[in-house]
Amino acid sequence: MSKTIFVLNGPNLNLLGTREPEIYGSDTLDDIAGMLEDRARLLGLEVDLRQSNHEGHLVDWLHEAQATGAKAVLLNAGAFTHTSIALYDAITAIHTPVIEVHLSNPHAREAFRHISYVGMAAKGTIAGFGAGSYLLALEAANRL
Ligand code: CA2
Repeated sequence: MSKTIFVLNGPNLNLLGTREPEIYGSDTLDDIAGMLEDRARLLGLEVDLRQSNHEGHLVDWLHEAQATGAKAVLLNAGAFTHTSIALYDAITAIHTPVIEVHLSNPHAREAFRHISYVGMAAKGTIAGFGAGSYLLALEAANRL
């Protein structure tokens, strides 16, 4: 098994740090990548962070995580979290552990965010700690 952790990010997360900082914080995705790389180095892990606005890319990358023997996937599927049976099926189809990550706490927000197809298939969920959610998820992945 490789030491690589895939960190997959869904739609609109490329805008992180530019809008709605009261909900999502002021760190950009590049800032988060830097924090994760620093922590991963200390843990002897490697991080492969990607973002796409297209559901199929996330499905393909979940398959790639399995095919390349990645240690785990941290997945912030953005709004696809609440809609995507394709992501549910992809997570269920692979053996690679998937940890659901959210910057905000979807359960403390609108009712339509209370359903998570990703969470129904994931190993576990970390949500509500801003950029810290990703770091906590990396720690969780390291303990698997
Ligand atoms: O809290 C999270 O991490 C979310 O996955 C973020 C999604 C939202 O649909 C989920 O319910 C919870 C939205 C990502 C949108 O990202 C933006 C970033 C900056 C400005 C606008 C949107």
